[in-house]
Formats: sequence, C-alpha cells, structure tokens
Amino acid sequence: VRDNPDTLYARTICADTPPAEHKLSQQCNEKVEENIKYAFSKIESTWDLIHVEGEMKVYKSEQEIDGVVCDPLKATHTIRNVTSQEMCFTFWDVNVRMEWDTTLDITNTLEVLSQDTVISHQLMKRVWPATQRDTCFVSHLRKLDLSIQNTQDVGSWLVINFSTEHPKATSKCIRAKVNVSMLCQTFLDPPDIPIEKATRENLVCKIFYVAHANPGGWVPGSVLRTVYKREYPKFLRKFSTYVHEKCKDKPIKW
Ligand code: 18C
Repeated sequence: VRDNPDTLYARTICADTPPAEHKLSQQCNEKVEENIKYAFSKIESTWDLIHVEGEMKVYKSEQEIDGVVCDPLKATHTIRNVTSQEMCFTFWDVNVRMEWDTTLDITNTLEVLSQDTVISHQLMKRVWPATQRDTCFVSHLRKLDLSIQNTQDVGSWLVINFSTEHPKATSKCIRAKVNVSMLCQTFLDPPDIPIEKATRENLVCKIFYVAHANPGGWVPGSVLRTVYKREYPKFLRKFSTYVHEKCKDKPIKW
C-alpha cells in the first residue's frame, strides 16, 4: 500500500475527528488531497531555489498562463518550540491575520461555513505600477492522520486557502486567484522522549508551504518575481517569529 502514492495520499485525509459538513465540504476535501500531494511532492529539476535562510528554503517553478506570470512557490522550513497545531491554527485564525500578514490592507470575513471553514475577502497592498489586487477564498483548517506514511511525527495539520466566489466580495481591484496551503508536522527531539514528558524545548515543527497564485491580469513579470522573492521569505520569517512569540509562555497545544 505504501508504494502507491495515490493510496497513500488518499488515506492521509482520514483524521480522527471528521471535519464539519457544509456547502463547500466536497470542494474542501478535494483541495485537501490536492495540497497534500503538492506539499509532499519532490522538488524536481523544474524548481529553482530562490532563497535560503537557515532552515528555510524557498523554490519557484516558472510558469506563465496567457502571458501572465503564475509561478508556483514552494517553501520548506523547520522551527523549534511550537507545534503543527499552533502554526496551522494561527495561519487560519482570521482574528490575528493582520498582525502577521504585512501584504494586506484589509481582511474581511464574509461567511463562517463551520467551525473550521470561513470565506475571506482581502485587499492586498498596492504595488506600483500594478493595479491593486483582491482575493476571495475559502480558508479551511484540517487535522491530518499521516500514520500511513510511517513518519515519526506526533501530529500534523493543514490549512488550505483556495479561491471562491461570493456575492459580498466586491471591490474595484483586480481579482487574483489563489490556491495556498500550509502543512505542518510536529516532531520530538529526542524522538524517543515520552510525549507527556515533552516541553517546548523538545518540539520541532516542519513546515511545507505551497502557493499557486494567478494575479488575474497582466503585471510586469520581472516586478512580480522580484516582489515574490522578497515577500514570501519575509512572510515565513515574520509568521514563524509571530507564532513562536505568541506561544512561548503558553501550555503546548497538541
Ligand atoms: O499565505 C499568505 N497569506 C494568506 C492569508 O492572508 C493567504 C494569502 C494568499 C495570497 C497569495 C499571493 C497572491 C498574489 C497575487 C498577486 C498580486 C500581484 C501584485 C502585483 C505585483 C507587481 O493565503 C502569505 C502570503 C505571502 C504573499 C507574498 C507574495 C504576495 C505578493 C503580493 C504583493 C502585495 C503586497 C506587497 C507588499 C509591499 C509592501 C510595501
């Protein structure tokens, strides 16, 4: 079974608590599977390493759709002292998004579909000379069960942010389309320490972040690639520090 990647990925979505049902459940399930594949797919020769900073590595794969730069971005990172749940919950929690996402002017929650799924409408900061962009996307938090992969992790979580339409999502901006995911796994260091004895010092969190973004209209490719090369590492740095600081004096959330 473990040699068949499709079986492997399909089995990973069976978490212990089933996610809540709502009108976009089916689409969430499909996007969860798709993004688990993206997270664990090997970095092939089509990917360029564009940034290295300690444990953080950021890759892009050059892609244009109808002349518009839509480069998929993939980043891996490892940070200490936090769990996968703490990382993913914070990434998903709209109440704190403006505290770490410095690319945004506004985030608005248009609809709460369930306790783990919301629809967000966001205005991004304008980058001269391009027209301002907005996004409207479903944001879904999911606990995973990766035991079939026989990894040593003690907990794995995923957030997916994928574009949708909503009647309340109105603006004069150009609508960008996104399919973004953050998958995190918690490991213990040393690996054989009993989980009930673990402190924050024993936590290691591995992060897989993948972004597929279509700017929704032409922007100068060189400007976009320059902005991406600066903004994605900045986001990973800022977000990791934010979660680290926020959790350091709190009980561990497994
Ligand atoms: O994942 C992140 N944030 C999530 C929660 O907000 C969510 C957001 C996804 C957006 C993904 C990027 C969409 C890009 C659309 C194209 C914009 C074109 C702009 C024209 C530029 C010439 O999942 C963290 C996302 C970190 C994103 C980094 C790259 C985004 C670049 C867009 C630039 C806009 C602001 C730049 C800030 C400049 C400050 C002076």
